[in-house]
Amino acid sequence: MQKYSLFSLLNGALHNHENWKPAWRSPEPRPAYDIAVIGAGGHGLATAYYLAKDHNLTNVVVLEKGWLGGGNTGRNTTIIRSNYLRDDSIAIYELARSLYENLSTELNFNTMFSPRGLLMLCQTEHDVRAMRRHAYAGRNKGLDVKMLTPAGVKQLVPLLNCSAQARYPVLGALYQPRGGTARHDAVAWGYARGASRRGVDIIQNCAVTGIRREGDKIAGVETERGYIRANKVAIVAAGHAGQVAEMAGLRLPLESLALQACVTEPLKPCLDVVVMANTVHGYISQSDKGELVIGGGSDAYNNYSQRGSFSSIEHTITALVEMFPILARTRMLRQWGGVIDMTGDRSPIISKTDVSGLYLNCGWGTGGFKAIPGSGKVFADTIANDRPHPFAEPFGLQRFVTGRLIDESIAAAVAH
Ligand code: FAD
Ligand code: PYC
Repeated sequence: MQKYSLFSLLNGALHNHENWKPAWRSPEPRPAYDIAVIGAGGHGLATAYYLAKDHNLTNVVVLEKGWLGGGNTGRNTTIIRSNYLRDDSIAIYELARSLYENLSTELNFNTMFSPRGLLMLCQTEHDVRAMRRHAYAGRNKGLDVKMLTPAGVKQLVPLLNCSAQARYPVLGALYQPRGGTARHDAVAWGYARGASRRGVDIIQNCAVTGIRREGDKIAGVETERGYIRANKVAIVAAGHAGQVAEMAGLRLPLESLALQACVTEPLKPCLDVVVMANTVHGYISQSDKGELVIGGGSDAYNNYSQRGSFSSIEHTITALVEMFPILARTRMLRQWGGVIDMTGDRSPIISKTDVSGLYLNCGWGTGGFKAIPGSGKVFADTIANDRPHPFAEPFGLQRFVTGRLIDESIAAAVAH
């Protein structure tokens, strides 16, 4: 093992953090590309990465109105799990979860995936029935999920108030041992670097302001830095997907809402699983820095606010303190919000459209971080081959016409 003296450590700290090479290029936009991806969140960047890596399509631009990863990808609470109800959902969320297992190696970038285990508490008889149903559905599809008794929950989460006298006593939990968390920024940065190195242009501070069609075919995008021709355009703009799609004349079945979260001051390690409590409406995990990462339900009305609000945080903290009374005097460090894109069935839209060359990847609502690798892979395949990947097919826009909805309102959990 290499030994470091105090001097060499100080020297490194003071001098080696200079002249770093940027992790991705910042090129000038070209006048034309094969494919333009609108939105440099995790989904847009992963799509670009897999277009280049799996399909050798590198004449691709990702257009971002702010900074890459600065949307919901950099604002989420990083929970990763695949404990959904429907076969179609389990397929894509488990593909994503399994890709997270090796993502750091794939990207040669530490995404800090931490499969520390995830619990969804049951605090009513209804929760017990619903979670049991999810456990059976998951096991039927080969997922490693199981139900825990209250004693099993207490063993995994000693801090949790499991008293029978609690307002909503813990009656059990749905447990996914390899659910967990990852570092959100690192996922965006890793995909950005991988895509950029393969030739994809990522243009930040460049909002798309219009989409041009020639009849029923896509022609290109207007941007703050001029017009860019493109044979194919992919809208991956989360809470703003509805606005962007309207530029191409499409009205999407989406609502935009703020979802808020907060972190506490850093504490010594005290919670080594992720705990979600749907009934009281709060969830919690501990970051590697020691902060408790906390969130709850989405705002009750449509809005585009990226801020926290007292009313929401008060409700969430009340829920959390009821579950973890010992945390009552912990101080909150910061609070924020992101704009989520919610469909009626709480499932995403991964779809071709009636406009030739126009594709959609949105509607991930409160739960798309966990899906980034799987969604990127499946969506890149859909764009490259101009037909839905089998995992994407059920998530097409047509389901809102046929009525074959994929209801995940329970699995979408606390935050919906
Ligand atoms: P984003 O990361 O939002 O990227 C979309 C990008 O499009 C943005 O960067 C935006 O600036 C850009 N854009 C918009 N309009 C334009 C335009 N006109 N031109 C160019 N660019 C444009 N999911 C989980 O799985 N687990 C969680 O624990 C979790 N917790 C969450 C907690 C909070 C507080 C929030 C807000 C969300 C949470 N989510 C969670 C949901 C998850 O964050 C999102 O589903 C996911 O990040 C969506 O990724 P994206 O790439 O589609 O969107
Ligand atoms: O999708 O697991 C999730 C989630 C947790 C908090 C917000 N979203």
